Amino acid sequence: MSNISALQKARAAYCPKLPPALESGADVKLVEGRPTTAVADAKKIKALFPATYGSPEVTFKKLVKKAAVKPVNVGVILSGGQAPGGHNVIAGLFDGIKSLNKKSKLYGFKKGPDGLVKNEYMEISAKIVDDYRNTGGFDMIGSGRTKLESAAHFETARKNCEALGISALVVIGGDDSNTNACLLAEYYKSHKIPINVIGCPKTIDGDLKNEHIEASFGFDTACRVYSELIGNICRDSNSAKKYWHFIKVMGRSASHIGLECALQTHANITIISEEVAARKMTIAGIVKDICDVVARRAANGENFGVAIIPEGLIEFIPEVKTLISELNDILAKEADAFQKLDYEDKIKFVIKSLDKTMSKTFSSLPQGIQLQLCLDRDPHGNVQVSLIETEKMLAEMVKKQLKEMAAKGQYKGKFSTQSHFLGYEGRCAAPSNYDADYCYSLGYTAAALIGAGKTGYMASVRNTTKSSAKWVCGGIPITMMMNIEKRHGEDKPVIQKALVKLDGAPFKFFAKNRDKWSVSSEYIYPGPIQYFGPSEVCDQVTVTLALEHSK
Ligand code: FBP
Repeated sequence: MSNISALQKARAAYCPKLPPALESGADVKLVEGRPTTAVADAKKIKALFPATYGSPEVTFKKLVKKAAVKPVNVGVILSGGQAPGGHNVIAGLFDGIKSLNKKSKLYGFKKGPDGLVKNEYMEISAKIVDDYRNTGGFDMIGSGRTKLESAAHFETARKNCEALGISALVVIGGDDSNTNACLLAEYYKSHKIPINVIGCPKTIDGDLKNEHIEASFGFDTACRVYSELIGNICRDSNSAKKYWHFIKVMGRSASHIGLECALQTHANITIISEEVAARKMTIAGIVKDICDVVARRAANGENFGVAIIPEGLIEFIPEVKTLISELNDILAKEADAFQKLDYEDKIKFVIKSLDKTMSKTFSSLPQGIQLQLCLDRDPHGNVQVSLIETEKMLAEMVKKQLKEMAAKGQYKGKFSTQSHFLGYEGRCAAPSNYDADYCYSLGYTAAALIGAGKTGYMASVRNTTKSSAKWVCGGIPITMMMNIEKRHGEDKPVIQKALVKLDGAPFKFFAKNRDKWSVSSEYIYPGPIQYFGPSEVCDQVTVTLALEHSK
């Protein structure tokens, strides 16, 4: 790799920390726990996964003596959106299988699951791994969102693996990709095909976590990047004292990212989608809450502030959820006639076709959002929520409402806005020390699970709020995290998505402080990620993780 930055050069030499059980290539002893069940719908999950269901949780302990292990050929796939640390999972996996036997080989399937089906791969050499250690991005082998779920896919993948002598696959992905990894493991085990499948928890959204998986990798780094930028915006806002900034942050569904950024910066307003759904809030209610804060700050002479909006909000507002579902039906039924209309007629057509309540909700939205709701559909016919500019929608609606409040003498102030979307900026950042260490350990643990002949497991590294000397690593049966959910009208076994828990420590801490943060301008400025320097600066964990693990 030529033309690398000074930081990249220094970072390439960074040696990620490992749990003691995996340090210095020592051989490991596997300790098995008791058989496991599923997080819910255990009977149905057991029936769907007869071969892999109920496997015990496993933990690795250090062994002094080395046992001879045969070389193993392993395939690896990156699946879904980018998340900082993916290259370190591959580096850990590479070093881990080489520590099992120097002749082991690692193959990377290109552009995600597609590469496995289309047989597009590359052998990952020591030189390639060295070029990508501690770097952000997924560009070493690429990623994709193709779902591997049919027997035809599994069979094609089998043939491609057999041709390369691959006996284990590692799927690095989010909840859906790991669900599919489990389906693949079940298929191979029940058909006596000697290919084991191991998953690794990835997503910046932070919604693949549970009692056994402390965090999905990438969340730490992405939140640090967004919090740095939000902190900078808070400071600009507090300096210029003339703008309200509406900042949408990524997170397709859960609001973990928004919550963590609120905890890191003390922005004036943060909306948590899960609370909106639980309190059955309307758009008007959300707008009113924002207006109240704007008016309170204006009364103190502060016509500025910062509001964080989670990307997934729109689908958590009950009335919008109903609106979207009615719109989907109307647009599906009238697709041809609808396409021929111009923008204005499209809106008139929708207002006429919706029932009275939904028509009122639709009419209350700014015209730009009405159009986005009508036009943007994914291949399944669903609205693509990430394309809806919720931050602009709220800014516009708040402005309108403040005008009405001013006319009634309820608000005296100035209101100018700036809007931002923070998403892609954080997904490929160079991993923080936390993500660099955690990811390398996850990859190394995946190799140890392969060495132990396990399948249908997710690599797990725990105790990460403590120093790495106290980290515990092992494997969690994926079926243990599953329940049954409706997907496209059908009951499907899926890993339970971890939404923000309103009775969890991070939300409770936020709820206790949000009133104070809304009126004060005492923001916190986290600054950029530090890779070198004092440990209390470089090795912090997210506030979310610290609160979740505080006694
Ligand atoms: P994953 O769940 O695959 O990790 O992706 C999450 C995410 O980054 C979301 O935050 C965002 O909504 C989405 O990907 C954007 O997807 P795309 O990269 O296809 O635009």
